[in-house]
Amino acid sequence: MQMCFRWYGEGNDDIRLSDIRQIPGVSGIVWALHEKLPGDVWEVEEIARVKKQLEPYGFHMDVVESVNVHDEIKIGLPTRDRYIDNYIQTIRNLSRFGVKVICYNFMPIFDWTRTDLFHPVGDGSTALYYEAAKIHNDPKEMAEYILENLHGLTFPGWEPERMAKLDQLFEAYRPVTKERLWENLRYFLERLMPVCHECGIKMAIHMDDPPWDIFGLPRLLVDETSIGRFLHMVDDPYSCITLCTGSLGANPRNDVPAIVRKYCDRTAFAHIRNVKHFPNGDFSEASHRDQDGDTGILDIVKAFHDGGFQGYVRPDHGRHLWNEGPGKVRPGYGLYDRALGIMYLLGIWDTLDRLEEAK
Ligand SMILES: [Mn+2]
Repeated sequence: MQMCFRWYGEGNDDIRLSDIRQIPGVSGIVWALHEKLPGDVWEVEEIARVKKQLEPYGFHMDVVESVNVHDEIKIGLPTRDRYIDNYIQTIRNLSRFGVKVICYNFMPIFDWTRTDLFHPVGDGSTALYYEAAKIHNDPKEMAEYILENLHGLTFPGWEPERMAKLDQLFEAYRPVTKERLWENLRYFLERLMPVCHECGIKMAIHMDDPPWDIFGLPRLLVDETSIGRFLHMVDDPYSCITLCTGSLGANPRNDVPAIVRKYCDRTAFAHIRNVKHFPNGDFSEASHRDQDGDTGILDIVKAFHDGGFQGYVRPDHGRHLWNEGPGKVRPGYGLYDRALGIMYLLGIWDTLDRLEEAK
């Protein structure tokens, strides 16, 4: 496993590359051109700028998260081909810099969804929180809340330009049933696969977060069965998954370690984080430590280790610790808890390596 750290780019992230350099075991930066809107081509000069920033620290740029998919592709409009052509050009441009994996998602309208970005965990820290009862109400209210609490920080999937058009977006997605969405995803991937082979880039779809339909919008990648359907639908080694343990783990019925064992070989990228469930359907994000949540972090890391996982991994969201309050941190993406998470994950991994050597 190759440990990475997500970074939002120079001038767009208070965390410095020199800070990340001090976390043991991190070899690469998970990056993106965050100023780009879905559908834009990522130009060579723009990618070269990031490469130049990473180089002094010895970080690789193998994993991009995310190149977002334009709504017209997800909706399946006749005009989608223009945006797929742009996506293909971006793949070609990224391949010139040795990029190996593109993480993306195919969630309609909303990316990850939470109702509280700074919920007290009980130890003085805060974390992202999902209050099930709030989601039945107004999607606009939720979008406004999230944008307000990002304090002007960008977040892929939460572009203010898109959120300003929520009514139109909901209207445009009205004919998109779950089956249509599957079909649109297949169309998109089938057009990409020849280019991915040529460029040596794997498309790694992120799980839907949370893993169930919200606001009447269909969600596709939610459990073992749907991941199986996805991998079978475009059965190509370059069509892979970003196995996000926290997204899947938000549903207590998902046995995440079992899913890891089953699909380890098609997992190009893993997000590892922990989720704590409440009986009313609410969930809170938790520290990476196994017993602080219900996701089964120890079993998950063991499953990757047993599967000989060679792919990329990053700690996913962390709690906000110490001075990382609202306005001072991008929710979920503080420095400290993700660094602690890395040490925990590497601790498990190194111990498993040692035990295997001793066999
Ligand atoms: Mn994730």
